[in-house]
Amino acid sequence: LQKPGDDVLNNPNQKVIDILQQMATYYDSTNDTWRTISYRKAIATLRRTNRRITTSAEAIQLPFIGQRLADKIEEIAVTHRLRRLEATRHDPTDVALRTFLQIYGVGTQQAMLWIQQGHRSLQDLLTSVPNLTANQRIGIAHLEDFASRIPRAEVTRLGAIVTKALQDIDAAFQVTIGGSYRRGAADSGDIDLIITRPDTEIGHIRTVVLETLVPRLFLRGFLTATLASTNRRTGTKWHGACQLPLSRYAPIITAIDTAEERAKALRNPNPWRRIDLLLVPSSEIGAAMIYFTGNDILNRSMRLLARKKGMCLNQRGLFKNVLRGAGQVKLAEGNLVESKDERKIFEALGVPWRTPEERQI
Ligand code: DCP
Ligand code: MG
Ligand code: MN
Repeated sequence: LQKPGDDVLNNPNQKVIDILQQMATYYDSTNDTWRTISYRKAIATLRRTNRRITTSAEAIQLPFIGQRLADKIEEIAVTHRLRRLEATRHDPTDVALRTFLQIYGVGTQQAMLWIQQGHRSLQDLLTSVPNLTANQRIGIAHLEDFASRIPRAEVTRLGAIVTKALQDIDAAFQVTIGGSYRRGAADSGDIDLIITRPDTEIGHIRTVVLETLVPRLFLRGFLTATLASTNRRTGTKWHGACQLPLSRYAPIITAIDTAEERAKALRNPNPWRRIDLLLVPSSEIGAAMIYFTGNDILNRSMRLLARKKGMCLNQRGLFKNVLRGAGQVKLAEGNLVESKDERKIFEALGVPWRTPEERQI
Protein backbone atom coordinates (compact mmCIF):
# COMPACT_ATOMS: atom_id res chain seq x y z
CA LEU A 1 0.00 0.00 0.00
CA GLN A 2 1.78 3.07 -1.24
CA LYS A 3 0.69 6.66 -0.96
CA PRO A 4 -0.17 8.43 -4.19
CA GLY A 5 2.71 10.50 -5.57
CA ASP A 6 2.80 14.27 -5.53
CA ASP A 7 3.95 14.74 -9.09
CA VAL A 8 0.57 14.55 -10.80
CA LEU A 9 1.04 17.75 -12.80
CA ASN A 10 3.60 17.79 -15.60
CA ASN A 11 4.01 14.04 -15.61
CA PRO A 12 6.25 13.15 -18.57
CA ASN A 13 4.03 10.13 -19.28
CA GLN A 14 0.75 12.04 -19.33
CA LYS A 15 -0.22 10.99 -22.88
CA VAL A 16 0.34 7.31 -22.01
CA ILE A 17 -1.60 7.74 -18.77
CA ASP A 18 -4.54 9.36 -20.60
CA ILE A 19 -4.85 6.50 -23.07
CA LEU A 20 -4.38 3.79 -20.42
CA GLN A 21 -7.12 5.57 -18.43
CA GLN A 22 -9.45 5.30 -21.42
CA MET A 23 -8.64 1.58 -21.64
CA ALA A 24 -9.34 1.18 -17.89
CA THR A 25 -12.68 2.96 -18.34
CA TYR A 26 -13.45 0.70 -21.30
CA TYR A 27 -12.63 -2.50 -19.37
CA ASP A 28 -14.61 -1.20 -16.40
CA SER A 29 -17.58 -0.60 -18.69
CA THR A 30 -17.39 -4.23 -19.86
CA ASN A 31 -17.24 -5.48 -16.22
CA ASP A 32 -13.72 -6.82 -16.77
CA THR A 33 -12.60 -6.25 -13.18
CA TRP A 34 -9.16 -7.83 -13.42
CA ARG A 35 -8.04 -5.86 -16.49
CA THR A 36 -9.53 -2.69 -14.98
CA ILE A 37 -7.46 -3.18 -11.84
CA SER A 38 -4.24 -3.97 -13.74
CA TYR A 39 -4.67 -0.81 -15.80
CA ARG A 40 -5.44 1.30 -12.74
CA LYS A 41 -2.37 -0.06 -10.94
CA ALA A 42 -0.18 0.60 -13.99
CA ILE A 43 -1.55 4.16 -14.18
CA ALA A 44 -0.75 4.69 -10.50
CA THR A 45 2.81 3.46 -11.15
CA LEU A 46 3.29 5.83 -14.09
CA ARG A 47 1.94 8.73 -12.01
CA ARG A 48 4.73 8.07 -9.53
CA THR A 49 7.40 7.91 -12.25
CA ASN A 50 9.07 11.18 -13.10
CA ARG A 51 11.07 9.82 -16.04
CA ARG A 52 9.61 9.50 -19.53
CA ILE A 53 9.06 5.85 -20.47
CA THR A 54 9.34 5.14 -24.20
CA THR A 55 10.21 1.46 -24.60
CA SER A 56 8.61 -1.75 -23.49
CA ALA A 57 11.94 -2.76 -21.86
CA GLU A 58 11.85 0.32 -19.64
CA ALA A 59 8.18 -0.12 -18.80
CA ILE A 60 8.52 -3.73 -17.70
CA GLN A 61 11.05 -2.72 -15.03
CA LEU A 62 8.29 -0.80 -13.21
CA PRO A 63 6.00 -2.33 -10.55
CA PHE A 64 2.60 -3.66 -11.70
CA ILE A 65 3.57 -3.59 -15.40
CA GLY A 66 3.74 -6.91 -17.25
CA GLN A 67 4.72 -7.69 -20.84
CA ARG A 68 1.39 -6.87 -22.49
CA LEU A 69 0.99 -3.56 -20.72
CA ALA A 70 4.64 -2.71 -21.41
CA ASP A 71 4.06 -3.31 -25.14
CA LYS A 72 0.99 -1.06 -25.07
CA ILE A 73 2.95 1.67 -23.28
CA GLU A 74 5.60 1.51 -26.02
CA GLU A 75 2.94 1.65 -28.73
CA ILE A 76 1.39 4.77 -27.19
CA ALA A 77 4.73 6.46 -26.51
CA VAL A 78 5.85 5.88 -30.11
CA THR A 79 2.61 6.34 -32.11
CA HIS A 80 0.56 8.49 -29.70
CA ARG A 81 -2.35 6.08 -30.10
CA LEU A 82 -3.43 2.55 -29.21
CA ARG A 83 -5.03 0.35 -31.87
CA ARG A 84 -6.78 -1.79 -29.23
CA LEU A 85 -8.60 1.27 -27.89
CA GLU A 86 -9.65 2.45 -31.33
CA ALA A 87 -10.99 -1.03 -32.17
CA THR A 88 -13.40 -0.87 -29.20
CA ARG A 89 -15.05 2.25 -30.62
CA HIS A 90 -16.21 0.63 -33.86
CA ASP A 91 -17.39 -2.88 -33.02
CA PRO A 92 -21.25 -2.83 -32.78
CA THR A 93 -21.44 -5.70 -30.29
CA ASP A 94 -18.81 -3.98 -28.14
CA VAL A 95 -20.78 -0.74 -28.25
CA ALA A 96 -24.05 -2.58 -27.46
CA LEU A 97 -22.46 -4.51 -24.59
CA ARG A 98 -21.24 -1.30 -23.00
CA THR A 99 -24.59 0.39 -23.45
CA PHE A 100 -26.51 -2.52 -21.93
CA LEU A 101 -24.09 -2.73 -18.98
CA GLN A 102 -24.85 0.91 -18.19
CA ILE A 103 -28.44 -0.04 -17.34
CA TYR A 104 -28.75 -0.17 -13.56
CA GLY A 105 -28.84 -3.77 -12.32
CA VAL A 106 -27.88 -5.32 -15.65
CA GLY A 107 -24.82 -7.58 -15.39
CA THR A 108 -22.61 -9.24 -17.96
CA GLN A 109 -24.81 -12.34 -18.23
CA GLN A 110 -28.00 -10.42 -19.01
CA ALA A 111 -26.22 -8.06 -21.42
CA MET A 112 -24.59 -10.97 -23.31
CA LEU A 113 -27.93 -12.74 -23.54
CA TRP A 114 -29.58 -9.73 -25.17
CA ILE A 115 -26.67 -9.46 -27.61
CA GLN A 116 -27.00 -13.18 -28.47
CA GLN A 117 -30.68 -12.56 -29.10
CA GLY A 118 -29.67 -9.92 -31.66
CA HIS A 119 -30.46 -6.73 -29.74
CA ARG A 120 -28.09 -3.87 -30.44
CA SER A 121 -29.72 -0.74 -28.98
CA LEU A 122 -31.86 0.42 -26.08
CA GLN A 123 -34.70 0.92 -28.56
CA ASP A 124 -34.36 -2.76 -29.56
CA LEU A 125 -34.76 -3.74 -25.91
CA LEU A 126 -37.79 -1.50 -25.36
CA THR A 127 -39.59 -2.71 -28.48
CA SER A 128 -38.61 -6.39 -28.64
CA VAL A 129 -37.97 -7.68 -25.12
CA PRO A 130 -41.43 -8.37 -23.66
CA ASN A 131 -40.30 -9.31 -20.14
CA LEU A 132 -38.18 -6.29 -19.17
CA THR A 133 -38.44 -5.76 -15.41
CA ALA A 134 -39.73 -2.50 -13.93
CA ASN A 135 -36.18 -1.66 -12.80
CA GLN A 136 -34.76 -2.36 -16.25
CA ARG A 137 -37.30 0.07 -17.72
CA ILE A 138 -36.33 2.72 -15.16
CA GLY A 139 -32.66 2.03 -15.87
CA ILE A 140 -33.23 2.51 -19.61
CA ALA A 141 -35.43 5.59 -19.23
CA HIS A 142 -32.86 7.28 -16.98
CA LEU A 143 -29.70 5.83 -18.46
CA GLU A 144 -28.28 9.22 -19.45
CA ASP A 145 -29.01 10.62 -16.00
CA PHE A 146 -27.46 7.69 -14.14
CA ALA A 147 -24.41 7.63 -16.43
CA SER A 148 -23.63 11.31 -15.93
CA ARG A 149 -21.41 12.45 -13.08
CA ILE A 150 -22.96 14.41 -10.20
CA PRO A 151 -21.20 17.71 -9.39
CA ARG A 152 -19.87 17.84 -5.84
CA ALA A 153 -22.08 20.82 -4.93
CA GLU A 154 -25.16 18.80 -5.90
CA VAL A 155 -24.06 15.79 -3.83
CA THR A 156 -23.68 18.17 -0.88
CA ARG A 157 -27.25 19.52 -1.42
CA LEU A 158 -28.78 16.07 -1.86
CA GLY A 159 -27.03 14.81 1.28
CA ALA A 160 -28.23 17.84 3.24
CA ILE A 161 -31.86 17.23 2.23
CA VAL A 162 -31.77 13.63 3.49
CA THR A 163 -29.90 14.61 6.65
CA LYS A 164 -32.42 17.34 7.49
CA ALA A 165 -35.41 15.09 6.82
CA LEU A 166 -33.95 12.34 9.02
CA GLN A 167 -32.95 14.67 11.85
CA ASP A 168 -36.43 16.24 11.75
CA ILE A 169 -37.70 12.75 12.60
CA ASP A 170 -35.02 12.14 15.25
CA ALA A 171 -32.14 14.54 15.89
CA ALA A 172 -29.88 11.76 17.19
CA PHE A 173 -29.43 10.27 13.71
CA GLN A 174 -26.08 10.90 12.00
CA VAL A 175 -25.48 10.95 8.27
CA THR A 176 -22.11 10.93 6.49
CA ILE A 177 -21.71 11.24 2.74
CA GLY A 178 -19.31 8.41 1.87
CA GLY A 179 -17.97 6.97 -1.39
CA SER A 180 -16.07 9.12 -3.84
CA TYR A 181 -17.48 12.30 -2.21
CA ARG A 182 -15.74 11.53 1.08
CA ARG A 183 -12.53 10.90 -0.86
CA GLY A 184 -12.82 14.49 -2.04
CA ALA A 185 -13.88 13.80 -5.66
CA ALA A 186 -15.04 16.78 -7.72
CA ASP A 187 -17.95 14.69 -8.99
CA SER A 188 -19.53 11.35 -8.12
CA GLY A 189 -21.35 8.50 -9.84
CA ASP A 190 -23.93 8.27 -7.06
CA ILE A 191 -24.60 9.46 -3.51
CA ASP A 192 -23.62 7.08 -0.71
CA LEU A 193 -25.14 8.01 2.64
CA ILE A 194 -23.90 6.18 5.72
CA ILE A 195 -26.62 6.39 8.36
CA THR A 196 -26.22 5.56 12.04
CA ARG A 197 -27.58 6.47 15.48
CA PRO A 198 -25.45 6.15 18.65
CA ASP A 199 -26.08 3.03 20.74
CA THR A 200 -29.12 2.00 18.76
CA GLU A 201 -30.10 -1.40 17.43
CA ILE A 202 -29.94 -1.78 13.69
CA GLY A 203 -33.58 -2.85 13.71
CA HIS A 204 -34.66 0.53 15.01
CA ILE A 205 -32.45 2.39 12.49
CA ARG A 206 -33.97 0.31 9.70
CA THR A 207 -37.53 0.91 10.85
CA VAL A 208 -37.09 4.67 10.99
CA VAL A 209 -35.32 4.86 7.63
CA LEU A 210 -37.47 2.40 5.65
CA GLU A 211 -40.83 3.08 7.22
CA THR A 212 -40.69 6.80 7.96
CA LEU A 213 -37.87 8.55 6.10
CA VAL A 214 -38.15 6.84 2.71
CA PRO A 215 -41.95 7.18 2.38
CA ARG A 216 -41.72 10.83 3.45
CA LEU A 217 -39.05 11.60 0.87
CA PHE A 218 -41.17 9.90 -1.80
CA LEU A 219 -44.17 12.06 -0.86
CA ARG A 220 -42.06 15.18 -1.25
CA GLY A 221 -40.98 14.07 -4.71
CA PHE A 222 -37.35 13.86 -3.63
CA LEU A 223 -37.10 10.07 -3.98
CA THR A 224 -38.27 8.88 -7.39
CA ALA A 225 -37.69 5.11 -7.46
CA THR A 226 -36.72 2.15 -5.30
CA LEU A 227 -34.24 -0.05 -7.14
CA ALA A 228 -33.13 -2.45 -4.42
CA SER A 229 -33.90 -2.78 -0.77
CA THR A 230 -32.71 -5.71 1.28
CA ASN A 231 -35.13 -7.89 3.14
CA ARG A 232 -37.02 -5.86 5.71
CA ARG A 233 -35.81 -7.81 8.72
CA THR A 234 -32.14 -8.30 7.95
CA GLY A 235 -31.46 -5.65 5.34
CA THR A 236 -29.04 -2.82 5.84
CA LYS A 237 -29.28 -0.98 2.55
CA TRP A 238 -31.70 0.86 0.33
CA HIS A 239 -30.80 1.72 -3.27
CA GLY A 240 -32.87 4.06 -5.37
CA ALA A 241 -33.08 7.31 -7.23
CA CYS A 242 -33.66 10.91 -6.18
CA GLN A 243 -34.07 14.30 -7.73
CA LEU A 244 -33.14 17.75 -6.51
CA PRO A 245 -36.08 20.19 -6.60
CA LEU A 246 -35.74 22.39 -9.71
CA SER A 247 -35.51 25.57 -7.63
CA ARG A 248 -32.45 24.17 -5.85
CA TYR A 249 -30.78 23.19 -9.08
CA ALA A 250 -30.23 26.69 -10.50
CA PRO A 251 -27.28 27.66 -8.25
CA ILE A 252 -25.63 24.33 -8.98
CA ILE A 253 -25.81 24.92 -12.73
CA THR A 254 -24.41 28.44 -12.30
CA ALA A 255 -21.46 27.02 -10.36
CA ILE A 256 -20.46 24.49 -13.04
CA ASP A 257 -16.97 25.32 -14.34
CA THR A 258 -17.09 24.82 -18.08
CA ALA A 259 -19.60 26.36 -20.51
CA GLU A 260 -20.03 23.00 -22.23
CA GLU A 261 -20.94 21.20 -19.00
CA ARG A 262 -23.23 24.09 -18.03
CA ALA A 263 -25.08 23.88 -21.35
CA LYS A 264 -25.46 20.13 -20.88
CA ALA A 265 -26.93 20.64 -17.41
CA LEU A 266 -29.38 23.24 -18.74
CA ARG A 267 -30.69 20.84 -21.37
CA ASN A 268 -31.57 18.36 -18.61
CA PRO A 269 -32.19 20.53 -15.57
CA ASN A 270 -33.10 18.08 -12.84
CA PRO A 271 -31.78 14.64 -13.60
CA TRP A 272 -32.49 11.56 -11.54
CA ARG A 273 -29.52 10.59 -9.38
CA ARG A 274 -28.62 7.20 -7.95
CA ILE A 275 -28.69 7.24 -4.14
CA ASP A 276 -27.63 4.52 -1.68
CA LEU A 277 -28.67 4.55 1.98
CA LEU A 278 -26.37 2.37 4.06
CA LEU A 279 -27.63 1.56 7.53
CA VAL A 280 -24.98 0.87 10.14
CA PRO A 281 -25.05 0.26 13.91
CA SER A 282 -22.75 2.75 15.67
CA SER A 283 -20.66 -0.12 17.06
CA GLU A 284 -19.56 -0.92 13.49
CA ILE A 285 -19.23 2.61 12.15
CA GLY A 286 -15.42 2.55 11.75
CA ALA A 287 -15.39 -0.59 9.61
CA ALA A 288 -18.41 0.61 7.62
CA MET A 289 -16.75 4.00 7.05
CA ILE A 290 -13.64 2.29 5.65
CA TYR A 291 -15.71 0.05 3.39
CA PHE A 292 -18.07 2.72 2.07
CA THR A 293 -15.29 5.28 1.59
CA GLY A 294 -13.23 2.90 -0.55
CA ASN A 295 -12.04 3.08 -3.06
CA ASP A 296 -12.78 -0.48 -4.13
CA ILE A 297 -9.11 -1.20 -4.90
CA LEU A 298 -7.98 0.01 -1.49
CA ASN A 299 -10.69 -2.18 0.10
CA ARG A 300 -9.39 -5.19 -1.80
CA SER A 301 -5.81 -4.63 -0.74
CA MET A 302 -6.76 -4.00 2.90
CA ARG A 303 -8.81 -7.22 2.97
CA LEU A 304 -5.99 -9.15 1.35
CA LEU A 305 -3.54 -7.80 3.89
CA ALA A 306 -5.88 -8.78 6.75
CA ARG A 307 -6.05 -12.32 5.33
CA LYS A 308 -2.26 -12.53 5.06
CA LYS A 309 -2.10 -11.63 8.75
CA GLY A 310 -4.61 -14.34 9.66
CA MET A 311 -7.36 -11.79 10.16
CA CYS A 312 -10.52 -10.83 8.31
CA LEU A 313 -11.67 -7.33 7.42
CA ASN A 314 -15.21 -6.69 6.24
CA GLN A 315 -17.75 -3.88 6.48
CA ARG A 316 -18.62 -4.98 10.03
CA GLY A 317 -15.15 -5.10 11.57
CA LEU A 318 -11.64 -6.47 11.77
CA PHE A 319 -11.54 -9.98 13.24
CA LYS A 320 -8.68 -12.27 14.33
CA ASN A 321 -8.40 -16.04 14.89
CA VAL A 322 -10.64 -16.54 11.89
CA LEU A 323 -11.05 -20.25 11.26
CA ARG A 324 -10.67 -21.15 7.60
CA GLY A 325 -11.23 -24.57 6.04
CA ALA A 326 -10.40 -26.00 2.62
CA GLY A 327 -10.19 -23.35 -0.12
CA GLN A 328 -9.91 -20.56 2.47
CA VAL A 329 -13.63 -20.88 3.25
CA LYS A 330 -14.39 -19.07 6.48
CA LEU A 331 -15.73 -21.44 9.14
CA ALA A 332 -16.00 -19.04 12.07
CA GLU A 333 -16.01 -15.25 12.35
CA GLY A 334 -13.23 -15.14 14.97
CA ASN A 335 -12.75 -12.50 17.63
CA LEU A 336 -13.44 -8.85 17.05
CA VAL A 337 -10.28 -6.74 17.07
CA GLU A 338 -11.88 -3.38 16.24
CA SER A 339 -14.97 -2.06 14.50
CA LYS A 340 -15.80 1.36 15.93
CA ASP A 341 -12.77 3.42 15.07
CA GLU A 342 -11.41 3.83 11.55
CA ARG A 343 -7.93 4.78 12.73
CA LYS A 344 -7.67 1.84 15.12
CA ILE A 345 -8.50 -0.55 12.29
CA PHE A 346 -5.63 0.88 10.20
CA GLU A 347 -3.36 0.59 13.26
CA ALA A 348 -4.34 -3.00 14.05
CA LEU A 349 -3.63 -3.90 10.44
CA GLY A 350 -0.26 -2.17 10.58
CA VAL A 351 -1.21 0.22 7.77
CA PRO A 352 -0.20 3.90 8.05
CA TRP A 353 -3.29 6.10 8.48
CA ARG A 354 -4.64 7.64 5.29
CA THR A 355 -7.14 10.46 5.26
CA PRO A 356 -10.16 9.77 3.01
CA GLU A 357 -8.61 12.07 0.36
CA GLU A 358 -5.57 9.77 0.29
CA ARG A 359 -7.65 6.69 -0.54
CA GLN A 360 -7.95 7.19 -4.29
CA ILE A 361 -5.92 3.98 -4.92
N1 DCP B 1 -17.26 -0.85 -2.79
C1 DCP B 1 -16.33 -1.88 -2.84
N2 DCP B 1 -16.42 -2.83 -3.81
C2 DCP B 1 -17.38 -2.77 -4.74
C3 DCP B 1 -18.34 -1.74 -4.71
C4 DCP B 1 -18.25 -0.78 -3.71
O1 DCP B 1 -15.43 -1.94 -2.00
N3 DCP B 1 -17.45 -3.70 -5.69
C5 DCP B 1 -17.14 0.17 -1.75
C6 DCP B 1 -16.01 1.13 -2.10
C7 DCP B 1 -16.72 2.28 -2.73
C8 DCP B 1 -18.02 2.32 -1.93
O2 DCP B 1 -18.32 0.95 -1.65
O3 DCP B 1 -15.97 3.47 -2.61
C9 DCP B 1 -19.15 3.00 -2.66
O4 DCP B 1 -19.39 2.33 -3.89
P1 DCP B 1 -19.71 3.13 -5.22
O5 DCP B 1 -20.00 2.12 -6.27
O6 DCP B 1 -20.76 4.16 -4.97
O7 DCP B 1 -18.30 3.79 -5.65
P2 DCP B 1 -17.65 5.21 -5.34
O8 DCP B 1 -18.54 6.04 -4.47
O9 DCP B 1 -16.28 4.95 -4.85
O10 DCP B 1 -17.52 5.89 -6.77
P3 DCP B 1 -18.68 6.62 -7.62
O11 DCP B 1 -18.34 8.07 -7.67
O12 DCP B 1 -18.60 6.01 -8.98
O13 DCP B 1 -19.98 6.36 -6.95
MG1 MG C 1 -20.55 6.26 -4.89
MN1 MN D 1 -22.90 3.70 -4.26
